Amino acid sequence: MATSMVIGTQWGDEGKGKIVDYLAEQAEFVVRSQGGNNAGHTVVVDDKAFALRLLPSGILYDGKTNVIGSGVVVDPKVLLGEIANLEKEGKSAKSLQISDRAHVILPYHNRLDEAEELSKGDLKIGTTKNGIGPCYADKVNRVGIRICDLMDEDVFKEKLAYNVKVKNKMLTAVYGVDPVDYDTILKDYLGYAEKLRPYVTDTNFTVVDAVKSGKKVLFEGAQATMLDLDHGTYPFVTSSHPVAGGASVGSGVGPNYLNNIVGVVKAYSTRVGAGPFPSELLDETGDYLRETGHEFGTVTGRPRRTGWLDLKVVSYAADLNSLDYLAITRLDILDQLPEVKICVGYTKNGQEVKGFPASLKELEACEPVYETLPGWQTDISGIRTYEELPEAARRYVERIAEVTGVKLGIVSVGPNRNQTIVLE
Ligand code: 2SA
Ligand code: GDP
Ligand code: MG
Repeated sequence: MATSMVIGTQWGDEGKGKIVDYLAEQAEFVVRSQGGNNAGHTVVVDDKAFALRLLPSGILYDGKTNVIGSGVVVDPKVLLGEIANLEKEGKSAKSLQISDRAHVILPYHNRLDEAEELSKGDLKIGTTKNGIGPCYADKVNRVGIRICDLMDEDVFKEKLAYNVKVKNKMLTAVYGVDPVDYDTILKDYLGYAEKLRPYVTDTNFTVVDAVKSGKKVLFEGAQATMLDLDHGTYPFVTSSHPVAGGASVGSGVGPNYLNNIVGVVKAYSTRVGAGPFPSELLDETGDYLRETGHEFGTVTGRPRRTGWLDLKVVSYAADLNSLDYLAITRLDILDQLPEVKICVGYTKNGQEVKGFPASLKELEACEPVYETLPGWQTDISGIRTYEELPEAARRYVERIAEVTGVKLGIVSVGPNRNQTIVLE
């Protein structure tokens, strides 16, 4: 079976966009299955950076079908803006297909996201404020508006009227913020509907048909394992399932069709937003990683928290996603460090911690166990073969493979397509 999948193994921003872009060259279909415009994938083509949020990364190539699957939440205004930007750069979105089952983000979702965060004070999650959580909440609560509803004016009007009535009560009476206006939303969204209509289809059929007929299909993950609604550091998570199983549900293909699952591992750790981060560095090394790695959010520009690579996290991700390969990115950011640490496990009260704690209190009580490895203090960004990497750099990535029990597939030494070392 010719499918492959790219999954984030940490808290996002591992460089999935670059790996997807690299693998997309071989693919005939590129599929997004979850998340929405809370994703921010930076893909560099011919030294030009494209920040993609909803569009699958295969859109930058000609001749591929790009699918926004049923598990995605779509903000039509953002998507249309992204399509317009693409066209400005001389590229086309003709190959795009949007699932008629995907859910639509409406202005009351954004407003609720902001209001809920504000009302939580210290408990706030640090969301991207794109309305992702409230939109998924409506989906689960079975009051959501799907793309197929948006395509049918009568259905849309009825569902919108109900939602605006209920949401305005919440916005005003519970959160004390301004209500949204039904007529404005109706007018705007009917306009978006006409622009999106040519792309809307039954993508479940597209994807299953492609897989069954042996076409090369690449599933592109957004966010990451530790942000998974069930398996991440709840409640400091996103509202979708970035794990491999999520791709099955979110694109309508059975799990037996999924293989070649690649876990993207940034050579150190970062996290945006609140929540536990056992290997976080609140010192000069942490600042060094942020500055050297330009660790600021693609979408919101927020400074990312930084820390040593946590293999307890990556091993957990290896199991949750049944990873076949590792793609280690941003190894070059560690180039100048005299030594590098890796967290290989946690202890609590002197005992090794098995599994990954559900309780955040328990997780906060865990002590990371570090191994210290020598740095390589060499610029590796120009290296193109594995053998040419300094021995200490090879030792570092091989230790990652050893501890997690997953094969090395790719080592990335820079943002460009050609800065990618593929292991046979
Ligand atoms: P949300 O908006 O409801 O999904 O936020 C919930 C949590 O999920 C985290 N989250 C992310 N973490 C890292 N990167 C993300 N995407 C952008 C990017 C982030 C940006 O790729 O650069 O531009 O700041 C992303 N999306 C969601 C979020 O921080 C919350 O912890
Ligand atoms: P994503 O959300 O997982 O797709 O990651 P982001 O795009 O938010 O952040 C990763 C950033 O690292 C992007 O700016 C990439 O262009 C860049 N990048 C990817 N791989 C490498 C690498 O190996 N080295 C360096 N220096 N940058 C990389
Ligand atoms: Mg990102």
